[in-house]
Amino acid sequence: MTQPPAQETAAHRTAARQHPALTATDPELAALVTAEERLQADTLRLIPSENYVSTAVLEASGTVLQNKYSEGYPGRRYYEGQQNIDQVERLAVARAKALFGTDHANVQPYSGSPANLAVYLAFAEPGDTVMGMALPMGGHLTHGWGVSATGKWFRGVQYAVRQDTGLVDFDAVRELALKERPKLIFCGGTALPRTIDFAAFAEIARESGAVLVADIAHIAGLVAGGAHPSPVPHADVISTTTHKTLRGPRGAMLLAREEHAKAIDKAVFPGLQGGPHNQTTAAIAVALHEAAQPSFRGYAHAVVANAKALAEALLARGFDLVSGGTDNHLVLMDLTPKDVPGKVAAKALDRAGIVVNYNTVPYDPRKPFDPSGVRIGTPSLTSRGLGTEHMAAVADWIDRGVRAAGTGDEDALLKIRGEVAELMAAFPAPGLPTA
Ligand code: DSN
Repeated sequence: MTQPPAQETAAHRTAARQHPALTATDPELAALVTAEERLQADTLRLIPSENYVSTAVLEASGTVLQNKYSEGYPGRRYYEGQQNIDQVERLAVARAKALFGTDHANVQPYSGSPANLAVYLAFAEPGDTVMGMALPMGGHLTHGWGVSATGKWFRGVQYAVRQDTGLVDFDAVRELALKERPKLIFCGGTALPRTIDFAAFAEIARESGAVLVADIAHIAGLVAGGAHPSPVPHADVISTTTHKTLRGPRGAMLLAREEHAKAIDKAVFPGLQGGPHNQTTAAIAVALHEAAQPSFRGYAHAVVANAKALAEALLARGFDLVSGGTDNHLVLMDLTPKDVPGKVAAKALDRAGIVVNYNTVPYDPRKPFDPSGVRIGTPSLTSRGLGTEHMAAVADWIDRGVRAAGTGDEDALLKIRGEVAELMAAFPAPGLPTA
């Protein structure tokens, strides 16, 4: 009989210890979960939209709350038996409102894209003009980009960043908004290394008669922790996922002024979704509780300090950074001067135990599936306790990894992988088994 590979046997043994019920029912799946735990423990995770949730958040998201249907809102459900679920959702809503200082919070959107779709449903009709930052400039698919339903069913007009500075050109944004008179203006995105000027967007939205939607999915944790200005005084609606810098489960929230509360709630349910994922609502409540603690402010500021230190260390090694650096958790590298395509670099870094994603850079001459850039961020490594003193080593690994990608030096990548695993072993990740 063929023996399973040694690694598989080890994964099965660990799975049996960590996840006994899952292993008994489905050893194949349990081994995959264990392997993922190992991967997340051993590697340096630099994808700026990812993080490690706490054990408390993990526990909440794995509870029997997931057995319950609860279409509707607390006190107004279409199913009975909501004695506990109503309290869970009310807790999450109250915590979201308190943390961000908003009149209204809806914690039911399944994730960021459905949350944004609900905003369209609340404020626009099919065919209406909507405005957002172009995807290759750092925007998001759901801000009216052509391949998304939001760009197919609405007329998306898109603004850019300046080619010379990598920053938003507000004169151009104003000119476009006054010419196109969009129903919605989105600010925020997925590859923006600089502070979002919510006040400037709000002024343009007011002048052009648009609803301003601040998509703070990437920076919600920084806003909650006081490390990025809040959109609350400026935006009509705030959309955010809960699993990035906010360090909660995969989910989303819509925050709004009271005047928009009904429209938002109706759009999420019954407009777009069915039963909320109550186990996720519970885990969001836990994450919001954690984010309200004084230590979370320290975390949010440390994320930014680490990103700034990492950007400096990369600049010192000759990397070209979009906008010349960062104000937040994210750094966007243009690898054109290094003569290594983003995808080649990302895949090589992955083999070196450094997990990043390839990404377009503004005015990228290459295609989105094979772009010039690599996007990195510091939320995950900060959750493990790495500080500014470690950023030179991280930049050095990236530098050596990108050079090895260019020369095809697999031995160099393996050597980096060993060094990375050694440092990571000294900084156990929240939520992961320690043995
Ligand atoms: N996929 C998210 C990100 O990585 O930024 C945005 O939706």
